[in-house]
Amino acid sequence: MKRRSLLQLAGLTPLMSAAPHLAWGALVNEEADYRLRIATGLVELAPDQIVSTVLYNDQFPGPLFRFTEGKQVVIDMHNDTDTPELLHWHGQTIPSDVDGAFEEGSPFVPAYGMQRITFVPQPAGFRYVHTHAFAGADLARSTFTGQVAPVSIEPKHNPGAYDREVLLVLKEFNP
Ligand SMILES: [Cu+2]
Repeated sequence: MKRRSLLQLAGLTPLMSAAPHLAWGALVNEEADYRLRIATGLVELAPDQIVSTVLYNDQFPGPLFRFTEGKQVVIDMHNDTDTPELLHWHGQTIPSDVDGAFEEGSPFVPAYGMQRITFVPQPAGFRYVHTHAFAGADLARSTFTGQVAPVSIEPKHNPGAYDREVLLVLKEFNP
């Protein structure tokens, strides 16, 4: 990691402890368009129904990624867990080295490490990003966790004619 990036991270620490959702959920810095952090956190499914699982930016669902079709994005992915992770950009036609599928050869985000990816979002539509790590028989890993975030890709030319946007992410937790 470059010294400058390290300093930026260090500078973020006080903000994170004060407002973790703001710090990581909508973070846009001068280097990356988005920063996504994989870490253990809590989700309140209902009153007195709290599960500990792995989350994106400390929230479920993860933060909304708003892209424009054909406009390149830079994303920093930080893995603060002890397990290598993969983020799969579901439904997009992007190169396999950034698509987040190990069977296609995408590199893992190392445990306690980070990875930067750059790609051109396409096609337009409502997509999502989710873990593509292999859970096997471990019901506390991969898609059994809260690692999913919505991705909205605006069409390049047609902005649409709607007056309300509702994004739904449904997931079944079985603690
Ligand atoms: Cu998928």
